Amino acid sequence: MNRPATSVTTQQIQLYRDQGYLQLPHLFSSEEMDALRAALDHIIEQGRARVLGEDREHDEDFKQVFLQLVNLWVDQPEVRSFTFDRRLADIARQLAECRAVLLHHDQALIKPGGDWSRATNWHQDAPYYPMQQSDALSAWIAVDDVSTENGCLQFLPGSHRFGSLELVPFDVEGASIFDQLAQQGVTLDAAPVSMAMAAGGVSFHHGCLFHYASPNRTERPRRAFTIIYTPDHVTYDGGWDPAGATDLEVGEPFSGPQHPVLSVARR
Ligand SMILES: O=C(O)CCC(=O)C(=O)O
Repeated sequence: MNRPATSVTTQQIQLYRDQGYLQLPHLFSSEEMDALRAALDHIIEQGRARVLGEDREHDEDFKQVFLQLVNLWVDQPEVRSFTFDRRLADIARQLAECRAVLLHHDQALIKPGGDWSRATNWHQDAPYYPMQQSDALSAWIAVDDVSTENGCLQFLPGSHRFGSLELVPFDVEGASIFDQLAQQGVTLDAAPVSMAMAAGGVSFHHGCLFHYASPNRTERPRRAFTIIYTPDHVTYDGGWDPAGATDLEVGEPFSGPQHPVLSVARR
């Protein structure tokens, strides 16, 4: 692949450092999103397992938050090109300010519509990852137009600076998570920022950034596809690996076929 890396500006990198996120509207074309939407609908129709090769299924409460389909790149060729998209991976590498990024996992997150729909509660991603460092990051692709009405992401700017905090259970609703964090000595007082955008837009967020999505109050599902990137210095902590890697040694950098390298800096 002999083409220049997709670049972000130094101002955008600084913004990511300060705020813990960067929004890039209109990254994918409407044709690309039509293709991804059709692929996701087909996968859902086929009833693909939540995690390939595992029997971790959704419980009813979780389904109200979203249908989560992990590691689609492994068995879904129509989705693979999005997971391996060089533009996204180049941007992730530059934001993480590292030599290379590897794929940690990908996932579709389909928030159902209607009264049944529930919020994605405030959380950080890093406490869920089997990593000894906490600077993994995600690209979240809006496969549909998203707004606060159908559950776009919302971020607490700068909250990544607290680092990876003790895991607050995902089912702790609304503001009570902030009470729990206050007991850990953490006061989150930034105003949330909504990532409303048209289909094809992308936001990147740091693994320690607090984020949330409101219930989807429309009648149609809100479809999103996310890719989680691991900077190449990040080492394995012995926890469950969603990509199914079983040969990782604690303290070693991620590697192997389940964690392919997606972007490397040119010298
Ligand atoms: O899409 C959502 O509702 C939540 C997404 C999320 O938590 C993430 O991408 O880390």
